[in-house]
Amino acid sequence: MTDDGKPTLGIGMVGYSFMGAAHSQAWRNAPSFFDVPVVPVLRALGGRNAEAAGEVASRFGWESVETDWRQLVARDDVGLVDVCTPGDTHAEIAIAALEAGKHVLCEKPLANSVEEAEAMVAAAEKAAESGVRSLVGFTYRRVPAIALARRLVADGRIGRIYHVRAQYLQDWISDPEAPLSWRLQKDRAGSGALGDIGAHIVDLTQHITGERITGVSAMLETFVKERPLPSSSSGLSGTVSEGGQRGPVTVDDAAVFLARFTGGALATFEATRFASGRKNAIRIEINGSKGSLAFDFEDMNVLHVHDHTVDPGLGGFRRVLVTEPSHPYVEGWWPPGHLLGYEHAFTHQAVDLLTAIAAGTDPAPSFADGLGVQRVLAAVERSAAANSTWTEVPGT
Ligand code: SOE
Repeated sequence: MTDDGKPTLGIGMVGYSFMGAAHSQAWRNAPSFFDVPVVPVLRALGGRNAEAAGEVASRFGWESVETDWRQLVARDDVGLVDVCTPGDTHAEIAIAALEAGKHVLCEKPLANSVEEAEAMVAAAEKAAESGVRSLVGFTYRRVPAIALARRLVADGRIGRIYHVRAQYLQDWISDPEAPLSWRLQKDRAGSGALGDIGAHIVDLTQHITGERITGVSAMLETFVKERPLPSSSSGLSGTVSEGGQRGPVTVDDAAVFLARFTGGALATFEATRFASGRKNAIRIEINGSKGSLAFDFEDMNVLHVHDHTVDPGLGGFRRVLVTEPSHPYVEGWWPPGHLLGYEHAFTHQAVDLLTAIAAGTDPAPSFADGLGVQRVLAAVERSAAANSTWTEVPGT
C-alpha cells in the first residue's frame, strides 16, 4: 500500500539497454502524471552483467539487481515481469513468468517464430484464467495522434477503407562499416528490418483500421552481407572491435510487400534501415470513402485529416495538433501545444496495463495480437523466399 492507500505492484524488468531505459522511465512516470489505480514499485532489474545492470539500476531507481532472470521471476515481491531482452529469450522468460503467476509485459516482436508465439499465447490464455494479464509492447499504438487515428476510424469518420500505405524508414546501418549488432543476427533477432520495425507498421495498420492482413507478396533484401564484429553493444548498434574481424549479416536490411486487408483494402508496406536521412519515420496514410488520415512519427504530435464529405472547395488535409485535453492520453501532460515525445507512449502503455490489471480486464495488444503479427511476418518471409508468390496469412 502507498501512503494514500493505493495498492502497489512490484515490477521486475529483464534487460536494461535501450528498451530497458524507456520502460524504466515509464514505470517511474506513470504514477506521477496519471492517477493509476495500482502503483508500480521498481523492485528488481535483471541483467547478466552485475556491474552494468547495477549502474542502470541506480540511475533509474531500481531497488536491486538480479543476474539470473529465474531468480527475478521467483521473487515474491515481483508481481509483473517486464521482458526487454532480444527476441531469442522472450518465449522462455515470458512463459516462465506466466506459469509463476506474474503479469507480463513483453517487448515486440512477441517472439522470433510463429511456434514460439503460439506457445506464449497458450501460456497467456492459461494464466488469464487465474487473472494474470499480458501485453505485447507495440508501444506506438499509444502515441496520441495514432490513438486519435484509431478513434476516427472506429467512429466511422473515414468510412470504407480502400488504401493503406505504410512505411517505417530508418538509416542507422546504411554505413556498411556499422557493426554487426545483435539486431543483425537471425538467431538473436529472428529477422531484420522486417521484425524490428516492419512488425510495428503491421500492428499499427491492423490496429488503426480494425482489420487484418489476409495475404502478402513480398521482397526482402540484405544490401550489406558482412560487417565488422562489435566490441560493445552499447547504444543502438554498438562500436566496432579493434581486431578487424567481420561476420555475416543473417537478416534482411529491408522488406517491401503488397498486402490485402479483410475489408478489401489494398496496401503497400516498406520497412528499411537504409533510407538515408530518415531516422525514425513511421509514415501511415489511410484513404477511405469518407476521408483520409496521414501520420509521420518524425512529426509525431500531428495527424493530417481530410474530410471527404465536405464541400470539395473547402476540403483537403488539415494539420491537427494532437495536444488538446480531449485527445487520447494528453490530459495527463502539458497544456495544448506543449509537445510530447517518443518516451511518452511508454508511460501510456504502463498506465493502461496497470489500469487493466486493477480492473481485471485484458489489455491490448494481447499476446494473441502479437501472434497475428508474427503470422504476417512469417508469410512475408515465405513469399519472399518463393519469388514474391502471393501468400495467405493463416487464421485471417
Ligand atoms: C531499432 O530499430 C528500434 O529501436 C526498434 O527496435 C524499436 O522498436 C523502434 O521503436 C525504434 O527503432
